[in-house]
Amino acid sequence: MPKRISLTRYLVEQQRMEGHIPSQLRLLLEVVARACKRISQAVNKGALGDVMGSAESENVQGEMQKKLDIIANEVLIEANEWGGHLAAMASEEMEGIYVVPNRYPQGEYLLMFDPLDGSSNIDVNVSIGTIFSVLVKPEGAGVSEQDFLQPGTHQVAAGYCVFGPQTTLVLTVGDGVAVFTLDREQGSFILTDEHLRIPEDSKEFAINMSNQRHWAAPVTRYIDECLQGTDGPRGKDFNMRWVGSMVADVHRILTRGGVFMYPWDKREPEKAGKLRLMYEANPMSWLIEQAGGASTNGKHRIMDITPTKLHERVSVFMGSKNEVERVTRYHSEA
Ligand code: AHM
Ligand code: MG
Repeated sequence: MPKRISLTRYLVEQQRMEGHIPSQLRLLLEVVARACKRISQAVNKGALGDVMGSAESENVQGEMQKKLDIIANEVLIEANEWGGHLAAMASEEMEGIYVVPNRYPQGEYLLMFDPLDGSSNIDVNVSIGTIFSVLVKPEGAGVSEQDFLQPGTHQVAAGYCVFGPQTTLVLTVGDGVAVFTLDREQGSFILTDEHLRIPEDSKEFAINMSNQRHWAAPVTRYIDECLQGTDGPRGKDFNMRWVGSMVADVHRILTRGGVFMYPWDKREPEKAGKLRLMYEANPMSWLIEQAGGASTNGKHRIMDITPTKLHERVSVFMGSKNEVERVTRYHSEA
């Protein structure tokens, strides 16, 4: 069991270790964690806090927004805009970037987030979360959307907070994956697990099976073989889980292994996938890789992709290394 230290102390220790995180990044992560606590409170209030249901508006992705999507987005912006650590923010729920207003000092970091992941689960009391990723702003005056278009390998911090039976913050600054559980009495995140490792093999997959008829051949092949169980080429029975919140599905995989897939499919062939590269796939890919897993778009490592636009989408295969390598190989063989 890891020593019971707070997130604050963990970050201070990371800062003191040679060159790990600068003080400004530490402060930024503290603010993100504080915002996650506020979102957690709103989530917990549920119907008593008037946070359920639709906001009757659409986001830039053409998806209907829930009240909590908007509340979580506002909480993250308000918490982060004045601290002096950031130059700008980008969110799944906002069309353009949010530049820190002139009345506040500008810092050197860029923050990206999916404020409320798993929106379809809000009203049914199933785990949802916040995903975030931090980049360094390239040198030069001002800040633009172009500054955000960096591959996932450039991330300096990434994580998510899952609002489930417990509120759990999962973080990497490039030194493995650390897990913090919110102690509600104390109001602080406490380190409860460190240096997570994902088993290289697994017998559990996560995919929305209702889309089966729209998949590409390599995905169909991989899932068919899993479904054949002990009688098929894999020679073992597989289990399936699909929460419908990426945070919850990835959290399970970080905890006990498995593979998470949201592939390209024929429903909207012009889109690379449903999930967003910069708010969802990149931060989750870094966490998965830091825990010894792998993450590809079926062909290449996701974190090597240089985005061409802010809301770029991507096909996703992540989790236990050998499973991800297998489904990626099926793509190259196709
Ligand atoms: P969201 O960010 O708008 O909530 O959408 C992303 C979510 C993921 O959390 C989840 O894996 C996926 O969408 C579920 O999609 P589907 O409803 O097609 O199964
Ligand atoms: Mg999402």
